[in-house]
Amino acid sequence: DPWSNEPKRHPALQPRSERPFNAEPDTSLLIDSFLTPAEIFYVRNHLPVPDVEISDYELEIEDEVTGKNLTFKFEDIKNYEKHSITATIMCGGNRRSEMHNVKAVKGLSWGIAAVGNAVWSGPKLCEILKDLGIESDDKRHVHFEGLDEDPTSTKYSASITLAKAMDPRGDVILAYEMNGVPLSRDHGYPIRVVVPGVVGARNVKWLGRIIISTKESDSHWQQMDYKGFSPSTDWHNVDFLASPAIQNMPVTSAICSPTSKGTVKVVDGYVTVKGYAWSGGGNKIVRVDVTGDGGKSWQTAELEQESNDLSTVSIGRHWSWTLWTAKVPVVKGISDVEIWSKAVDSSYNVQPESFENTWNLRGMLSNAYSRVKVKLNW
Ligand code: MTE
Ligand code: MO
Repeated sequence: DPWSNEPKRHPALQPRSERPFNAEPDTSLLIDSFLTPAEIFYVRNHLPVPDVEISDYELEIEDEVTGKNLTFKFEDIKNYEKHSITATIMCGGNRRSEMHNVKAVKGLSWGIAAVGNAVWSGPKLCEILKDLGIESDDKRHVHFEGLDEDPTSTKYSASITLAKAMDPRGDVILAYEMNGVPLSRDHGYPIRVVVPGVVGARNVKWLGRIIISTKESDSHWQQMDYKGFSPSTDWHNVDFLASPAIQNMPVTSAICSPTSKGTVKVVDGYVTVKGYAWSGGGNKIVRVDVTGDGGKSWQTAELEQESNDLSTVSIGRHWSWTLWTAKVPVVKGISDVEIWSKAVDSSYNVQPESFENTWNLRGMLSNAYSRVKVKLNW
């Protein structure tokens, strides 16, 4: 039974599926700290979790064109200079359930918490590839193959561009630590690749093989999944191969507190609203706007981020999320209010207003305004 050796999970993780295990934390816990603790960091597994014996671990790196290949033991990886990068990882299907509410989509019913922010440590991939004599170009791709496999022995696999992998400012890391301790099994022990700014699916866990290739990965997850489509594309006319694989993620935000389940206390005519915002591709969040009157007036949220220095806005290397707090005025005596949030990133990308015009059959890139209806407690 391939499922008999799954790791133990924290009770705060709410399962969206058991086999494979997929879960996200309670919304209230998600924004308790700037760095997400590993135990409550969402888990997205497509297959059973491998159980790797560190002394047996090997990472194979192969250049498909020259045929040159090398095998690294765990200690060889640790011998490289260790870099630490704070980066958010977000599933391409995060917030899918909100898009599903507009019209049914296929996929795990993620809420807003298929996302987390952590410090990842390990060597930069570009330094290892440089040692193998690899030079960057705009044509090739880098495949990452996991050690997890399906009953036909097909392994999880995905790819990114060689240009991203080789860019020292792209900060792609072969991480063996998460928040200063060895990776847990669910998050890829002993090594996962962290591709900052890029959709979760390319951040391959239990890394077993890296292949430099003239083509993208031909895996199901690169070719037949994790892609966006027009709202008019449905299962009868979809052509997965005609759409590019998601890499950099779009700007998004979500209201984490209050939730639609509880009531919120009104203090001096205001309610306090909290959430996260993030954008892919190294774009920094520059503003989060929040409204409680359907957009007639907007409050600018206070931002908690890695650096609030305006001069770092445009360097294109802002990988971690922003937590935000806003005070929203409410009309005296009303019983409930609908709160919306929208984030703006350093390229001045803004979230779309609604899900109707960005609906896609797989419920990917679900980044419209976050909207929460809350009961008020006067
Ligand atoms: N890597 C392997 N080997 N197998 C997987 O199933 N899932 C991917 C990615 N890497 C996956 C993987 C997806 S879709 C996401 S969103 C992230 O891992 C989730 O990372 P996490 O479980 O550490 O949060
Ligand atoms: Mo994902």
